[in-house]
Amino acid sequence: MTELKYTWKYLISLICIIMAVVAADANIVINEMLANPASDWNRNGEVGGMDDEFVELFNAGQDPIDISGYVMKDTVFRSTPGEYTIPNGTVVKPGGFLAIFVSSSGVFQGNDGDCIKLFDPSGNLVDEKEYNSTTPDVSFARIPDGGKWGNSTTPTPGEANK
Ligand SMILES: [Ca+2]
Ligand SMILES: [Ca+2]
Ligand SMILES: [Ca+2]
Repeated sequence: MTELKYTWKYLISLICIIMAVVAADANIVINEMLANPASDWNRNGEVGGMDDEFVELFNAGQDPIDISGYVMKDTVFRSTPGEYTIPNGTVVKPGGFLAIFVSSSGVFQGNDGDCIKLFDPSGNLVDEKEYNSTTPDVSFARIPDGGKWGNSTTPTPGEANK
């Protein structure tokens, strides 16, 4: 009887761990993307599509999420898709944002359409955003943060969407 009790305890804690992991994964989303920049969004004094494009991630959950080893890819309309592995020790706070500029990621967003995908370290798709056209300095943005996709004429890398 004691043994059975321990088995149940073990099973229940195992289920809790699995649920926590699944919930954590579901809480990181692609929150904003600027594919066609016409301003100096990373404030380095240069303006360019190879420099100021960004992808913003958002933690919609209640707990910090370690996204070390997550992989971001641009997947269509390019002969050699860009691929970027999120560095070790990258944690997004609950309600926090992480803007990743193309200058550091090499993940480009085609102006005539592309699809950006985010995978966890096991290769599971976490989120993706596909589009067919762009407007200069108009971002694709979930409004409110983590909500439905729309467009924003006021891109906000690393901050709440408007
Ligand atoms: Ca572009
Ligand atoms: Ca710039
Ligand atoms: Ca934003």
